[in-house]
Amino acid sequence: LLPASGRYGQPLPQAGRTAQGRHIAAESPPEPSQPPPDNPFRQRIAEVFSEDGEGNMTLDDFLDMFSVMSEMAPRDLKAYYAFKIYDFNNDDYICKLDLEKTVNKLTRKELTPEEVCLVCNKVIDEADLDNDGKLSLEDFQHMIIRAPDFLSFKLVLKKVVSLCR
Ligand SMILES: [Ca+2]
Ligand SMILES: [Ca+2]
Repeated sequence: LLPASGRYGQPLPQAGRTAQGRHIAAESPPEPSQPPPDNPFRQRIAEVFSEDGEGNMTLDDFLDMFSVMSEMAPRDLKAYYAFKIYDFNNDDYICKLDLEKTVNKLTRKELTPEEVCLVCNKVIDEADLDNDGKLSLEDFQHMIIRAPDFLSFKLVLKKVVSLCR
């Protein structure tokens, strides 16, 4: 039941890139400039969802990933996997180093190291409820609880980036 093609049997122009399972209107005009670059988190997402932790996904892993990313998945579950994706060193906290990695990926290294540092400090300042200098799953969930979807942490970060520039 994957929405692999449009209403008239035409492939959707961006179907391959909609990792969040959103429907892209078949009528939307193609983007004239360069196509959006690959999801910078693709490899990391594959690692998190693969059983071997190295990105070698089985069919079951794929199905798990799609169910987490579907609109019907509980928000807690999405937050849990989003947290795992951003916890690059798998120590169950998002620390400043994890955040720096995330910000660099999101901004494609457009920020100076000072700006990245500023952004990370600001995020930790705002989200670190127990003041231990890093974000636990609870801190993280609290931060994104009112945001609309799985991507919300990216939106939070992008907002902070724009404020810091
Ligand atoms: Ca970590
Ligand atoms: Ca904390």
